[in-house]
Amino acid sequence: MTTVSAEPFEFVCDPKTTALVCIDFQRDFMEPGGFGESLGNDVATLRVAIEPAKRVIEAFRERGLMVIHTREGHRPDLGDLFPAKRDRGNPSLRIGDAGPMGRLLTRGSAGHDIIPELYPIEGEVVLDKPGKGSFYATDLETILRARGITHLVLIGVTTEVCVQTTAREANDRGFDCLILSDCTGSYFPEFHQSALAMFSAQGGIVGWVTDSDALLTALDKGE
Ligand code: C5J
Repeated sequence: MTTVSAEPFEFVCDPKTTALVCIDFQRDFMEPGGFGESLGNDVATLRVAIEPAKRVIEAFRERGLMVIHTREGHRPDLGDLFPAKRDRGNPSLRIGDAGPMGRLLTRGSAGHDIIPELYPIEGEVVLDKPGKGSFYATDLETILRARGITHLVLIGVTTEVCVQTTAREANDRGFDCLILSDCTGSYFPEFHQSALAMFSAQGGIVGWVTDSDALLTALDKGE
């Protein structure tokens, strides 16, 4: 077993039944010219998560542990896009419109893909999802249960949107979730802090929070 120093108390897991879920590290959220920027966000704020996330992904790969990548986006015919989502925020460019990296948040476009720094390798699950949560309208739960996964380490962007929604969905399904504060990022620093505080408040009402160093130290010790 591996014991990770975390808030609100130690997170204990068997790495073999723990999966790393890398949420929406997509060019559309993290690079100029994508969906995130079309909503008026400064995408540079998310990039601090890349280096620590890379170290954690590599640690899981070296140990042969499960790594999953998610991508938020829609079918090219936008048949899975609710008008409420398309119109929200009244942006200058909407989901499905052409931007500098192809159609925004649309499967098959360059912007929809994962950033090169954190690109999946062969054998890793890449899960396309139309919503914020990684369980909504996907087969993630089936994939996890089939592998006997009981614990999740969550990293990705953005902390208070897709990471938070996924953590809550996972928690309701009985998975124990550890969120890595430095491997997640938000366009709004105050939302990042608040979301992290909400996860571990009330005795870990959504899950546990720690950082990449604490997890990597525990993985080394646990061997
Ligand atoms: C957003 C996400 N922020 N991946 N998506 O719209 O958090």
